[in-house]
Amino acid sequence: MLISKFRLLLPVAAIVVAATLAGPLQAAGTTVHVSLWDKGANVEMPTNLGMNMGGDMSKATMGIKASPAKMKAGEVTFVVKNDSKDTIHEMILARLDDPSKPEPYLADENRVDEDRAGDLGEVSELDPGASGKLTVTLKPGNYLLYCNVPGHYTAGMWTTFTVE
Ligand SMILES: [Cu+2]
Repeated sequence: MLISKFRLLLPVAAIVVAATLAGPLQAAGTTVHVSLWDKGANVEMPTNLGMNMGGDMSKATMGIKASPAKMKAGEVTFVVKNDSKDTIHEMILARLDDPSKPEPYLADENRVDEDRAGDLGEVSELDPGASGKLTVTLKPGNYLLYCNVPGHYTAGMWTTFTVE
């Protein structure tokens, strides 16, 4: 009698362990590693390197490196590191309805108009060396990552990626 009870319990225990292991793996989705970089606070910042502003991106003095740049729809986690030595940066996520157009920009404030550009989430104001995380569920489409500390977007601090 006792032995047969144990035989019934063992398979149940195995199923519970399997479900626990599968849970966190499925929930992870795509991980995007993001580096916020700059050439130092003493470098003069260009002012025409926002998306589709016509500037030469090879002149960027700061930027956002994100990998991978293409991913499947679903849960995406951005692991963001501010690799600067002396400057606060942030990462804002926005959907790009038309990647051929410039983003709405507030020239008098030297920053993107977040209300009009859209804000799907952000890792705001990271100190030099600090890290942060953002998890979102993304549909297929084009997206923009940018830093909206005044002057940073037009110094080249943005990048785009695609969700398929
Ligand atoms: Cu920045």
